[in-house]
Amino acid sequence: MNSDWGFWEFILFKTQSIMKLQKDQIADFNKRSINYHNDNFDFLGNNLRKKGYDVDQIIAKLTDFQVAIPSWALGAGGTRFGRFSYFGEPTSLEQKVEDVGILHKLTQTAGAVSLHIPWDIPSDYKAIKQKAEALNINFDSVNSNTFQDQKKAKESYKYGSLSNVSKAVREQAIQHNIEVIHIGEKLGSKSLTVWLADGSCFPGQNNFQTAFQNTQDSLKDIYKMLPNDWRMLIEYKPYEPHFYSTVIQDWGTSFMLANACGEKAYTLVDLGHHLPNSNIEQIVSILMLKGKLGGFHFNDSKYGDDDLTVGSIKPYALFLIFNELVYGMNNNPKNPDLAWMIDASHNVKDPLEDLIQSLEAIQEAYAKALLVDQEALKGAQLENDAVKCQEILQGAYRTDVRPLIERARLSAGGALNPIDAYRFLDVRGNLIKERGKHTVATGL
Ligand SMILES: [Mn+2]
Repeated sequence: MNSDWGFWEFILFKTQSIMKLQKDQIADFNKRSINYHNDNFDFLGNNLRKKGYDVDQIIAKLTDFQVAIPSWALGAGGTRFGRFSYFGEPTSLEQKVEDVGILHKLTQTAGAVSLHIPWDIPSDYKAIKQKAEALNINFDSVNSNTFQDQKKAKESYKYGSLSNVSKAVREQAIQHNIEVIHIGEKLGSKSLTVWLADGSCFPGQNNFQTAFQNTQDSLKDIYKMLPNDWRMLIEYKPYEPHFYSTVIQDWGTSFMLANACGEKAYTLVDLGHHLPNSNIEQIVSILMLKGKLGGFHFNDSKYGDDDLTVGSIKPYALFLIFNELVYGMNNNPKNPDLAWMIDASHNVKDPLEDLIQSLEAIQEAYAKALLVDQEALKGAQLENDAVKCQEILQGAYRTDVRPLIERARLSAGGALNPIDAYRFLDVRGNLIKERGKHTVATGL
């Protein structure tokens, strides 16, 4: 127990509604490890300053970096074989926004939520906007869903949506996307994310050219309805749920479709949506050169679209990707600010703890990428000095940047150690008390 607290203060605090989680309560908890943090920060900060880094600027960049939390990641994730509920899951959009609010209060990095329609259609727009605003949460990209049939739907997406051979099915899918735009407009979103499950499981089942052409025509119809200050983000994926072909299978296909639609259409890269060993950092780099990278979904994987915690399997690959993102943000002004989102969800961990770990991994990769000496790297590249190039990259990667991330969180009012704070404050226990044990969130 915090030695600064009296017994009754502690009991009162533990029994308060988790929604009342206040900055000063987090600040009180931070006192327990502030000296340890200060020592580590001073040591690292002094070393970096001696090497010429602007430490304050790095911390400001880390503080500014916000990642959207998808509304479907707040309950336990599903697999193709079953779903094992995590207790105290949010059962309404209001509760989902509250969960994002908890993440944001602790990490100060999760200042946005990305809604999936129709799982999260607001019943009261004014109320949900007020709730989000009170928690400093913005509404990021809205996501359409044409990979499942909805109750009362006239047409079925069993054989595809925007690519379907049936005009009636395509029209239903187009209208759904337009409805999602309208919902997003009411919330203040500025982009629509389209991911299609369309594809085929067997050779000959689909005509590749017809499926592509139908998809392009459908996307153009949706694009026409996009407000001027909006973007359309086109996501790709090589396989799953179909196992022979996917209509939008790779970045090249997405890039062609975005170009066909127009300047407000962009490619969205999801880390898990690549075949093993794909050079994702190179994809990111060239898309930014062309000003066409619009969004980014974080997760990690060992085999396919595993939806594992960011940085849990391949943290070095994540760093290399961030190195290209940072380079692009500095050198490709034509490329817009990106819509960042975590797209991961599974069965084993408390979803909120999982998201905290992902946010931490993202910040860590970003901080390390900010330490790459771009000038020195350019010099070494001009000299074809492969050894020096590697030394520069790995020198940044090997730096323990956690004190910088802690300082960024601390300066914004977050927790020095969000996982410890989450557990100490017994957030999950309180959520179970408020919501009940056997609650199930909407989503996969
Ligand atoms: Mn995704």
